[in-house]
Order: sequence, then structure tokens, then C-alpha cells
Amino acid sequence: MRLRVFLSIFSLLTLFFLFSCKGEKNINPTDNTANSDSVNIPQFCADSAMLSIETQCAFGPRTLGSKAHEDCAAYIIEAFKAQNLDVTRQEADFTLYNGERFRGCNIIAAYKPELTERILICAHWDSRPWADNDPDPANHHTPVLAANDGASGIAVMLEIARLLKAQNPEVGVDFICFDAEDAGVPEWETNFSGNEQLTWCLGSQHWANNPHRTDFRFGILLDMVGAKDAKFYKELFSQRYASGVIAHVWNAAREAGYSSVFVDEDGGGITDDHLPLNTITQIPTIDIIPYFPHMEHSFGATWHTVSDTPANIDPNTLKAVGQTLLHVIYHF
Ligand code: AHN
Ligand code: ZN
Repeated sequence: MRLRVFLSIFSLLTLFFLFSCKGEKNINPTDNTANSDSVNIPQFCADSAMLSIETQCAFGPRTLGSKAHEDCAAYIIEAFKAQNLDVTRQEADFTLYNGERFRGCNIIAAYKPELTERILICAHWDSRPWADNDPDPANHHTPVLAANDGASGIAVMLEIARLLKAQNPEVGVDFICFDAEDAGVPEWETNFSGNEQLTWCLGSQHWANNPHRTDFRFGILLDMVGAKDAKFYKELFSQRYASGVIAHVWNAAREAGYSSVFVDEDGGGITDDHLPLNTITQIPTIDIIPYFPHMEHSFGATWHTVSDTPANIDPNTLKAVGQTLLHVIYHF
């Protein structure tokens, strides 16, 4: 019941923010078609995505086995259903690095499932159970709120789903929300001796071994797409497996006016949800993930810390990523 009340408050707030974005559009209608040649590309509303990040974080850290995790799954499913997408909950059993077992789920939302040429857009929705990179060691066993490292990618996908419903373009899109990406071996663990890489990305590994379909022209993974001053470099494995997709997306970013955010330079190689998609399902998939070359940690100051909160999200970063994705979708 409380969830219901919460969800309806959320819907009202969403409406409020949508009107705020619509209003913006009416003031300057030419914004709506900027850089779009003949295609009418809708405007990504960063306020709407921001609100979804706040909603996800209000449940608490969405760690495996928690009530917040279950509540957030229900929210994500309802939010995609509200945009008329076909939603499937793919249940899975996950075994963590330490042998602990949890039931979890990937959430799959399909726009125009009848179309056979499709784009796959994905992000993880779980929260890391330990802030093991926090500057204060007292926080190393505290769960991460995961505004950026989790909620941001889901929020961008939900806002795109809303715009698809509004405009109804003739292109197939599947959104996959992967569970259990972020429970990989913590830095304080001294007793682990297996393959560390396999302890991350459990939901995407499960999906790649049990895909609901594979007829995607390409895939795009969103990971931590909301930090202040984030820049996206060309991630190494994305270039190795999906260089054409990298070129396509970076070109879209330039056309959308975001070449300063999507940098034309190489980034490092990251173990992330795109790897099982590239190596197991052979869907060429890139990872849009920030790189901070001059920071102590290259994923940014809030990565796996208790400071990964909505206050540290910058709507401008969400906008750059969301608008670039819309450009890709509408030029499919
Ligand atoms: C590694 O640190 C090996 N991979 C990072 C993947 C990740 C964690 N993305 C978000 N959180
Ligand atoms: Zn993480």
C-alpha cells in the first residue's frame, strides 16, 4: 500500500516535471529539431531522469536480498509498463564470490517487439553492497546508495521509453536492466582465490546464457552516466568488439552537440556488462562509462563510496547521454 501511494506521488511529480520540460520546448520550439536534419528528434528531459534517480534511491541501497531491491524491481517494472512496453521479469539465482546465494532478476522491456531489427540498451539496476572505495574505512562495509552507479542508467532508459511512447518511431528497442552487476569481490577481501572477473556482472552473464532474443544490430551499455563533469572515452573492449558502434555513437554525440562530453580518445578496458554480450551472445555492444584521467580513481570521486547520492548527479551529464541515444535511435 505504501508503495502504491509512493508510486502515485511519483506519477504526479513526473507529470509536473514533464510539463516543465514541455514548457521549455514551447519557449523555443526550434530546440526541438536542432541538428536533426529531416528527422524530428524529441528532447530528452533531464529533470524527468533526475526524478527517477531520486525515486530509486528513496528505496535505499538496492542490494541483493533487501526490501529496497524488491521494491525497486516493482517500480522499474511498473514504470516501463506505464510506457506501454512489454515487460518480462527474468528470475535468476546468483552465487556471490563468497558462496552466498540470492534470488534476483533482470528486467526486460521491449518497444515494438514485432520488429526484427533492433537496438539493445542496457544498464545495471542493483547497488553495490559495500562502499569499499570510500575514503573512510569505517564505511567499507556500508551499502552504496548508487545514484550514479546504478540508478542513472535506468533513469536514462526510462526517459527514453517515455519519449518512444510519445512519438512512436518505427524502430525496435529492448531495454534490459541487469541485476547483480556490482557484488564483485570487495577490495577488503583477502581470502578470494577464484577468477575475480567472473564475480561481477552476474545478471548479464545469466542473460547472455539465456537471451530472450538476439536479433539486435548492436547494444549500448550505460554505466555511471550521471556524474558532474563526466567525460566518456572510447572504452577498450568496446573498440575491440564493436568499433563500428563506437564510431556511430560518437558521431551521433557530435551531431547532437556533445563532442566535449564524448571525447575522441581511448579509455581503459573495463570489466562490465557488455563483455558477456560481446563474448557469449556476440551482440556488438559498447560501454558508455566515464573516465576521469586526473582523479585518484578513474571512475570518479563518488565511485563505490557513500557519496554516490542524488546530490552528486549532474542533469547535464544525463542530458548529454540521453540526447545522444535519441539521436542514435532516430537515425537507425
Ligand atoms: C571493475 O572494477 C573491475 N569493474 C567495474 C565495473 C563496475 C562496477 N561498474 C560499476 N561498478
Ligand atoms: Zn559499481
